[in-house]
Amino acid sequence: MDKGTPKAIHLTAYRPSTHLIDTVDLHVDLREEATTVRARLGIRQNPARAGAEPLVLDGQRLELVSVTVDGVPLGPDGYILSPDHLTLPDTPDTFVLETVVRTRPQDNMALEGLYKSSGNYCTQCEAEGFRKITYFIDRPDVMARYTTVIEAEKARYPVLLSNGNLVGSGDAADGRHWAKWEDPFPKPCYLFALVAGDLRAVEDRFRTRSGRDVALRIYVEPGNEDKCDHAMRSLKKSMAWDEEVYGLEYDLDIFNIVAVSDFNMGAMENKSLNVFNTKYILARPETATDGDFLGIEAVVAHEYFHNWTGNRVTCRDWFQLSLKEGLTVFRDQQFSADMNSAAVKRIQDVQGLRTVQFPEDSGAMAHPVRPESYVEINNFYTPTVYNKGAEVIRMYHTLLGAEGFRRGMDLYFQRHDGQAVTCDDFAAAMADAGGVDLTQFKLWYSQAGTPELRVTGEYDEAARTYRLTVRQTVPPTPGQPDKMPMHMPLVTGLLGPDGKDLPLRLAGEAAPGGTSRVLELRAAEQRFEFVDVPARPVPSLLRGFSAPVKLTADLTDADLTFLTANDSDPFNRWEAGQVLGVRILLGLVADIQSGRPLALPDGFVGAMGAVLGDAGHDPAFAAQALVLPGESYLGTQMAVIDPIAIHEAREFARRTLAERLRDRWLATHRAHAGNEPFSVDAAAIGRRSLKNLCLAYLMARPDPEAVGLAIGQFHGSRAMTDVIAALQLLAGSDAPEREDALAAFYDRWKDDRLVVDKWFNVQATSHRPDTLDRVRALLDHPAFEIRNPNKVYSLIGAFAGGNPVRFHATDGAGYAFLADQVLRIDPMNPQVASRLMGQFSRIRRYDATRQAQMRTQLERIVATPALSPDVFEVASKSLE
Ligand code: 0A1
Ligand code: ZN
Repeated sequence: MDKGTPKAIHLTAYRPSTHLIDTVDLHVDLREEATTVRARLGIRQNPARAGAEPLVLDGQRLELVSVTVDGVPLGPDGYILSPDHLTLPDTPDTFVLETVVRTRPQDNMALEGLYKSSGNYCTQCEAEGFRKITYFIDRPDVMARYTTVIEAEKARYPVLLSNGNLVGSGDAADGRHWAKWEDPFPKPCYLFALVAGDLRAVEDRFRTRSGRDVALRIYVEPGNEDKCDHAMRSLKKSMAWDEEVYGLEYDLDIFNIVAVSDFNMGAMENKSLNVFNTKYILARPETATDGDFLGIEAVVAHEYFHNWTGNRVTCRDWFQLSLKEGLTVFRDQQFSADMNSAAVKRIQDVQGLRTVQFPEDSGAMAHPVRPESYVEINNFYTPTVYNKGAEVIRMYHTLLGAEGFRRGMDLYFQRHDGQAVTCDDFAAAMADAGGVDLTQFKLWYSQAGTPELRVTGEYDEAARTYRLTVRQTVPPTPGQPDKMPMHMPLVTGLLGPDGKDLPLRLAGEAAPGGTSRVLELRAAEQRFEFVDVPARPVPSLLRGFSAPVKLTADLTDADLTFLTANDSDPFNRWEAGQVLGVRILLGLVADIQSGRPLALPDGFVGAMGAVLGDAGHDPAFAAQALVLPGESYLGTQMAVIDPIAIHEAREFARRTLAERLRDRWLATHRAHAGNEPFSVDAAAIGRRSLKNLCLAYLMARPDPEAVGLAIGQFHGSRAMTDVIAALQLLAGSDAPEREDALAAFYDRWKDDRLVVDKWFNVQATSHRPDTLDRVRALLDHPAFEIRNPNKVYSLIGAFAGGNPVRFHATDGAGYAFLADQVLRIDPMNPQVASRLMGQFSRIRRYDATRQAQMRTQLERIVATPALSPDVFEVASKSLE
């Protein structure tokens, strides 16, 4: 760092703003050489802060042209200017401040503030981008009403958009035009947005249940209009669902979405003007996979749901980020579960949590759902804040029940609509509505680390009782050596010998009630005694993954196999197979490490064969159940991660299953390989995933027949899901057809940037030994764009995060490559550079040699002059 070590900001240092801003009138004059922003701010002292204090406005990379207070120009001695602030030492109690600044959006490669994407202007203000547009008190508890006038050249930028309602427009001199937008809802500046460009709108309407007619528009670059149907359908479904499930209606007459190619994240919930990464809007069956379709549905819903959870009720400060993100992710998960297969959705969400959040929670960047301090807030848009945050909301839902949770939500909106609040306020609404004490539960906001549960069961045949003993520990994390026990729901059922759920009665209860019970854990050790239990049961624990923990239970392989066949909870039916899989794979890892010969237990092959034999009943579920636990998740289950042994063990198991069950993989693939008309309903998606899973097993031992099937599917299918699945398998194989397939794919899709991203991704995640060389070469491919985040994530990010066996190669070349790329990208786009650092922050989970290799790279990174605070924070914490 050239400016000295950047400072951490602490939650405990929160104080209300010295001043409030009630009104914002912006005039944005977009010109090719420079953009001029005139801001007229209605400011007053904050009654919550006694005494007159200087007004400190945030501002970065702005060229200040003029400042006036109540119309009177201030000379340079009337204010203090620094690289990050404009300070007015002495101002009236209430006044109008007018500033004029110039910026150069065309040079903004960080994609934060006002920037250009494919020639169009757009903005990204969350978290602290508004200060790159104008001087402002850039914090979410300063909420104002905005009026925005945009002026630009009419031919190049025919579409001019901002938040709220269009209240005027017209032509100006020199072929220019203007539009005036007014947003009636007070909002924090992070929800401000502006777009100017040559865009085409796809239009629809939605009538809210109280009769408001809302115009829906999705703006895309010309030529993409035919790829918006799914996003539009998803938007309308989201609007209807939020009315139905939460009673929440849209509150304006316009809802606009703009899709841009250059975007650091997925999308952004700016009031009535959502800005999206094209990846989460554009789709046709030929260009988008089923995963893409589901991703679009989820992200469109997520941003729409933010209108209430985030916008109407927003965050007091950025430590409260999970207030809106955890809650909104939970809501989008519920929505997707309702629209598709709920069981598959839950399985996939848990898989995501385990592959990404669990490793984060045990690494150098581990932080609580409500972090206590940060250097760079952009580093805290994390799986912990989002996905573990969503699990915390899910636990309220489980503890309070669906109705209690809804009452809590109603109370939350009743109390806080129009306010900027905290996670404590949310918890208070839930506690009051549910009539429960959530004091201990709130540890979920302040304690980092994945809790570990150990459960043992004892059956007393004479007394007909079954006793569960549950022990919980929370591991130490950076800055938090000692933890307290957490309050969490352990949803439990007991299966009788016939595989059916037993009615449950706990000691002390008059009568049995239900077959699935919410056991509430609060202590380090707890016992639950079930009475009237006719025979030794097999417990089904943590049903639906009722808490984000690592669970170990004293179940035998036979118990687990029994659960895979019988559990009435589909998540646990899947989970039992995974636990068995983890056991077997970790055993193979140990065998590899000590040079023992490898063998896959017959029982496991048999169990997989049984699932496969029954796959026709529920292809979607079978496709999940037949996937072995992933390499990243297996790593989380080891004291020291051995990425090579994990990969070898898993590949051995896959090859063995491929061989032993070959005829069934073949038959099941055939049964689903007919070209049914394309649809994205859950059943069709399930059939495609099963088919492609079968192909993947066949290609684990790629004989000519398997390769032939892959090639046939690659050339014969029109659905991208099938095409890319086949290409992925070919690209990872030694089949001589591999290069031709890659070349053909590129040739067919070179004009579609999102599809080209897939082509990069397939090559970056190939397990072939020459992958790193190939990735290096692809950096120079004409289609690779270092400034486009999607390209960086598809090639560099996919290699580092999605190809452990090659990234963690013993020679350390993967680490050196990643560090090179981080240092190259950081001066342009610190957020993207910092996101690539994720793997380095897991440093202490690896062996001494790998730690030393990573350390060398991290030291090189921190020693680099002018490093961004984003990368500095991750690198320095990883070195601690
Ligand atoms: N609030 C958005 C995520 C987001 C955050 C930061 C961004 O730029 C730095 C962009 C988007 C969401 O949750 O969808
Ligand atoms: Zn969000």
